[in-house]
Amino acid sequence: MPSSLLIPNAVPELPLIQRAQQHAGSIAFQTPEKSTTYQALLDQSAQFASALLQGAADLQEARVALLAAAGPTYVAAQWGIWRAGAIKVPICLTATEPEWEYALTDSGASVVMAEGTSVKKIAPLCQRLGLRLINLDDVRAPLQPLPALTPARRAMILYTSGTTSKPKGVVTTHAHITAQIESLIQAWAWQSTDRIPLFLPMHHIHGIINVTSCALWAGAVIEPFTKFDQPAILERVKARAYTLFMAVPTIYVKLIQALESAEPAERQAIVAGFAAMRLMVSGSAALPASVHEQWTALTGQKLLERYGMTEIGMAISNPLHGERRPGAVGQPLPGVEIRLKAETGEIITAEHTPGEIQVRGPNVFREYWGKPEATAESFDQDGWYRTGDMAVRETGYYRIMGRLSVDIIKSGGYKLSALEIEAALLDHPDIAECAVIGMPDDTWGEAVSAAVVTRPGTDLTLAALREWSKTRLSVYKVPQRLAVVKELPRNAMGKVTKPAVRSLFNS
Ligand code: MLC
Ligand code: AMP
Repeated sequence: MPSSLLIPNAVPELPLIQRAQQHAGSIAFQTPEKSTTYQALLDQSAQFASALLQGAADLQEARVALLAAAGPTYVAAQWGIWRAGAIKVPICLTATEPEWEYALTDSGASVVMAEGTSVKKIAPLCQRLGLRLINLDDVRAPLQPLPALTPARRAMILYTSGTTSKPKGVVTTHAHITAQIESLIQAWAWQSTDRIPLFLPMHHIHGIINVTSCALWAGAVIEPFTKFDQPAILERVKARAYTLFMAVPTIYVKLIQALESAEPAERQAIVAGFAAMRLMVSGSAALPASVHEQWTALTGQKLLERYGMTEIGMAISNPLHGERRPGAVGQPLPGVEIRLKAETGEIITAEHTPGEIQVRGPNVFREYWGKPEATAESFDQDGWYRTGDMAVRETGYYRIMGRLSVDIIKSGGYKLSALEIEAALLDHPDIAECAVIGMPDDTWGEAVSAAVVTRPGTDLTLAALREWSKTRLSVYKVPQRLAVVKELPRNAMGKVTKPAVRSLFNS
């Protein structure tokens, strides 16, 4: 008998759980080794929730960190955390120990759920911090009734880098998550017949909301990969396994390179697989118009570019039906209000006039965890969220112009803080001063670039700096370029002038 039948839940379930119950017998996850039904995910999530609760009635928004790869166990753990009344804090599988420690202590996590080899890796830290560690591969708990939850309950804390040195925890409720999912289900017409590969990291919304949560809301099938395993994914594309594909621009650049270097017959087979999909989406960073056009020339597919952010989910999108304009992100998504605000404080109504994108709607996050001042600063007086991104409107479509802050870098779709990287590099024994910027890069969008003044008698190389940095920073934050200089460009106040740092890499 399925375990879910043993303890019927008398209380109303969260919308995502109710949706899963409607698709109970369908396949949710498919790998070469096994198929997992929605019912199996529900059953496992009830197990995980019971293991978390340990007899308590409700975890009352306790923070539970999740360290797992994309796949059924991740989703069952996510739902288990939610069904126990706790807040899920997904952490990066490949982060360094200091980064894990920051997320665990800042969020005040009391439990870590981990799977596979991650269990061993994080065990010493859990022990040092006095946290309960649950091995997801080995959970056997007596099932117990689960708490009733309201949509206003906090559901998730996602760590995002920004204009402060340390990442901030973005808090969303179940209502926010539901609004973010429903908007995309409507805009992109998700169906239960959809099949999508999942290869994005599971500590950011692109993987969590746009791919996984939308697919599971619709009753679709997900094929998970533990990373962007290009050969394996292209084999499945050739087999016409997918109707949908969602990726960051760097991935499309890599796919173009792969197609261009493939044998003609192989290329034709892969192209046919891409051409057969009903929708291919790009986002998380600017998709150069040239990449958009190259992709169309190669596959016949017009990529749909959309714009979003951890704090707001997706906000602006090119249309499913209608013109998908290269270099533009389209129009506001259902339920999302957008305005552009000039530096003068004026709300811009004219086209071709740049302003900051501000957002309002049921999709907009609640707060930065434990940072009321940062939360207050990120909203305008009248409650609109200030994204810090600049845009213009051109014949009805928004086009992103750049960011207000020079300290934010986007590399391969990851948002990085120059300040966080600078703080880490200043711990290097050979580095006296440093300035980090993002330099334009054909593959990564921007490449983390460090200008440093070294201490006398030292001889710092990029290779040595990368090796050292990897013990402190996630690999995608590690500088890709290094300029060793005698002094950093500074203004009259002694502050480093970041625009002038660019010229140090241009020569
Ligand atoms: C990997 N590397 C990176 C990198 N990713 N370096 C800089 N920036 C990155 N983003 C490093 C690798 O560690 C390796 O280092 C070298 O580059 C080559 O690795 P690779 O194997 O070729 O790269 P790969 O592992 O395939 O990763 C590329 C990628 C990945 C694009 C698949 O970066 C990725 O998954 N990005 C997606 C991030 C994401 O989901 N962002 C969404 C945030 S939410 P070495 O030293 O070992 O050679 C958001 C809101 C919204 O933005 O709108 O969606
Ligand atoms: P994150 O904080 O990781 O959620 O990243 C959000 C940021 O990614 C936004 O504030 C934008 O700067 C950037 N971004 C997302 N989508 C796009 C896009 N289509 N074009 C340009 N920038 C984008």
